[in-house]
Amino acid sequence: MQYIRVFLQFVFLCAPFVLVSASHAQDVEKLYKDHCAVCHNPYRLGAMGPALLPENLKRLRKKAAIDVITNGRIATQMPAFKDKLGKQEIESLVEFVYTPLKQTPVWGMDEIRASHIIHNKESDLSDKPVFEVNDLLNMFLVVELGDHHVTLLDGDKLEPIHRFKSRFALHGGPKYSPDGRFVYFASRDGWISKYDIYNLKLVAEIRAGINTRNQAVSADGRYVMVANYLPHSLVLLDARDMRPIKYYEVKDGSGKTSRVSAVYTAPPRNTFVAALKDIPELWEISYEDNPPIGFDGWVHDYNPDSGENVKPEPFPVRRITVKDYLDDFFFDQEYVSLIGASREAKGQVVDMDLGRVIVPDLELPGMPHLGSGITFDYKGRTVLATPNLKKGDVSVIDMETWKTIKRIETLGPGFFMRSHKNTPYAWVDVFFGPNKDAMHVIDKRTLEIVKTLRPAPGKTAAHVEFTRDGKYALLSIWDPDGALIIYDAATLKEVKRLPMNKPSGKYNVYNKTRYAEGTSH
Ligand code: DHE
Repeated sequence: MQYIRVFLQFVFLCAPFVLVSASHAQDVEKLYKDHCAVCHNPYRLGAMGPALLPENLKRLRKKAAIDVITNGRIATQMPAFKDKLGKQEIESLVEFVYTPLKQTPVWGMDEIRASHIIHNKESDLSDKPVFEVNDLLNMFLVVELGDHHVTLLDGDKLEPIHRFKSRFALHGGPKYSPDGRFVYFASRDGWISKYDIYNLKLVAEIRAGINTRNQAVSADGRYVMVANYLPHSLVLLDARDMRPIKYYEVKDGSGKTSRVSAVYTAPPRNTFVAALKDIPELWEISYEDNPPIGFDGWVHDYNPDSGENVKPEPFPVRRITVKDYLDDFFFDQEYVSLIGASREAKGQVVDMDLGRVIVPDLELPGMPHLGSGITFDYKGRTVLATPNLKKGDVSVIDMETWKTIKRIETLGPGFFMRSHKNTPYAWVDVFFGPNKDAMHVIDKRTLEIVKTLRPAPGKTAAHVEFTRDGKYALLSIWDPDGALIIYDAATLKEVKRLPMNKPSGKYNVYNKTRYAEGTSH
């Protein structure tokens, strides 16, 4: 009896709070419906504006989100709400959009197909560039995150050719077609855009996911593969017009699904390779017209006893069991060894020919940012070097013995490392902490830091890429009032500064399409 009385008292005392919070929930849903749904989709999946889900907002602190709603976002369609909404309403909207959805949204083949846009038919576009440059392969694309634009740069004259609007929040390296004429961009919201550099026009777009990690273009230029966090899928597109070809629900034998950490193309193998974040497997997907025997997927359809030559299923998957979930990976230049890092900050090496882990405990102390590793020759041996997101050092690992030969101490954790075969130097940034304005230059011959540049004191200096010949290094000042700074890669002297709006990555057509040593692939 006593318990019942206490329980009833509890219910009585709590009732107003329950009512308040229920009506609060309705209020905030109404606020969202009235003010946000038209641009961000009634289910927060994104439309003209980005998706408003915790998975998509990881990069935006709640304080910054409050500021965006209050004051709007410069150079976007996002208006200021400070005259329409009170402080508390804005704060509750922020809490709302950082709350996970009750049900996982569906984004399957039907939704993907329905999002497909053809902007310009490729057959209507000329194959002659509408501008003049000496070397079409020495052009760069620079992603400017500040106002979601991309600048096309002449790598000989080191001058901009054109600037165009991108989707909201591009992430990861854009990927070129093998001839360098087309480029494919991925936004965090899942939009994949094909752009014709010669005609300075969009060709086609499609939304392949709700929260996308990255995309890869096949070495033959025929396909694009998209890796998603939400839903748990890989999506294969026809590179000509971005039409979807195949949807892979990413799951293991027991039906457990997984986010995809990243996908890359492995040119000599004619495959895409994807790392999974929630299942200890790597997936290799063949895009050869005649997929090789031994690949899972079509092997089941083939019955050697029947004597029939059953046509293999296209784009089959080969699953390789790994020791731990992989958050990132990169390849050696031959695309046989895959070096992966897990969330426990442990590395492993997978021999892709053997299809198994050959080094289970590679020393990778502070988790590298994906695609940040570079390989180069050090005293006749191939080494890999990578900065770490959690530690101020660069690990240098011998790729024969897989032992760490040096840890180069830096002024803080770094995001990106770059070099070029024609330069003795590797550049690594210090992305976090009080020294975020520093850029270290390491001599690849001695593995020592020979210079630390501070091109814009107080502003983040990050991400370097080289011209085709390796003579110039281009560096970003990662700030709305930022710049692209061009250095003579031999003397380390500044050559010129081009103002830009939070420039992030820059991508040289030659280095990327040739999968050059020292750059991201
Ligand atoms: Fe990146 C590349 C993952 C945070 C800027 N980043 C990549 C790639 C992956 C990845 C998988 C390779 C894709 C490719 O090129 O095909 N990034 C991750 C993360 O897991 C992490 C740590 C957390 C996250 O939010 O996803 C992360 N990345 C960031 C940033 O905060 C950066 C600095 C700013 C931003 O754009 O959000 C950032 N990532 C970049 C850039 C590249 C990149 C500029 C391409 C580098 C290149 O030279 O190729």
